[in-house]
Amino acid sequence: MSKKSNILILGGDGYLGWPTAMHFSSRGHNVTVVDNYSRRKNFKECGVDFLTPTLDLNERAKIWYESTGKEIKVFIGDLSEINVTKSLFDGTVKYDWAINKNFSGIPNCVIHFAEQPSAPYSMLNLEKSDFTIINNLRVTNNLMWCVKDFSPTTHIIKLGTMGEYGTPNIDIEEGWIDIYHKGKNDRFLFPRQASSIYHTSKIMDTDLLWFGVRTWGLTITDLMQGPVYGIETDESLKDQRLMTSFSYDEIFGTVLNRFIVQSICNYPLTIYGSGNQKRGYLNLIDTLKCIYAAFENPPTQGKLDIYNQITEVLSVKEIALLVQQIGNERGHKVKIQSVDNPRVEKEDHYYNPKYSGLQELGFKPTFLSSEILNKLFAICEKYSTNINEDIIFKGVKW
Ligand code: USQ
Repeated sequence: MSKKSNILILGGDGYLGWPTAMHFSSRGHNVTVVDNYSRRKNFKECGVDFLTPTLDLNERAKIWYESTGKEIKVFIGDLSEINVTKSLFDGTVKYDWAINKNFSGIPNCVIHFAEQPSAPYSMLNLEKSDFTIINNLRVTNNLMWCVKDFSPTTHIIKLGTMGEYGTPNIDIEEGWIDIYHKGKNDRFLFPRQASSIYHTSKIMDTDLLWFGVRTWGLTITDLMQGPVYGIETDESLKDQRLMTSFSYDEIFGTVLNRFIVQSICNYPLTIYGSGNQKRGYLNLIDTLKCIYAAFENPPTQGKLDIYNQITEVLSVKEIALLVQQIGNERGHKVKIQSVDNPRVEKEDHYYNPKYSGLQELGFKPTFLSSEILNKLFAICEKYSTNINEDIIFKGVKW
């Protein structure tokens, strides 16, 4: 990969998209972000909001330029419309914010986050389930066809999710499984069985991309990521207005981020069911490091590489106890409450995923520690007047 690459980030307004954009920009790459603000629209429909003020992309790109001298081009458009996606490959794109409005060139690498990311949102009703499936698959399909037609050597990094595998009663491999059947062997995608429409849409877009690899020789990395926690990254330390969005509501917030905010506003930590559900978690700063490692180590042309992007396996109960301990040390009076599990998921199950691949590429994990939790508490405490207790738990059921 050349030193200075053209990086196209789809879903640049999201929790992961914006910090990824700054991470690549600070390393000298030409970065373009695309988003249609659909998450902000979905927020409005659900009556929820971020904890921290989250400026729009034009404003954040401007602040980034003023504080670093580096340009992140911004294009606001709906990637489920094929002409919008095409414009980013044929050069007809009209940027909404850029210092140099000329086309930045065909992307060497596309990082694809442009999906509806919430399991509860996808389970609210038929309309939202439909939106999740159509948006996620159409954006992926548009991307795949544009890469095939305009630049078949472009590396696609697609954010997948550990939830695609579900919680099988066997070890979870990194993407693939070798099967010996009736005297013959073959290699297949590891079996997937998700427990929400959102997670199922991710299985379907993995299948689409695997088709593109087998049929057209596309070059793709699929990062199977667990729930992420955290807010600050090295780049956002330059100016707090560059911090990413932070959700703590029941629909869009991930469990650890939610528990920190619940501790601060004295809302009992909502363990769903037994709390023995295990997942692989990782810090936001590790998401950035993993994506960068995937970018620096693309598959050979025509291959699909899959990595499990987590750093440690924890149960919900273990997370609640860690957050409670630090919260209490900081003077909060943190209670834990088990509530009826609104989700259909296994609570007592075997869970043993393999996740050495990214570390073999040089990624060094940052484990959850009291120092990390204290930093996260400190930021959330600073914005505690923004907390709206009404959005913490309504019990979106499926
Ligand atoms: N949970 C609780 N209490 C809560 C919230 C969640 O016990 O108040 C439990 C859930 O039941 C689940 C676990 O915590 O067992 C994780 O839930 P989550 O809401 O943090 O994460 P999830 O819905 O699985 O989705 C999140 C992101 C999604 C990403 C996924 C990675 O929203 O975009 O793909 O994490 S993974 O789960 O590995 O598929």
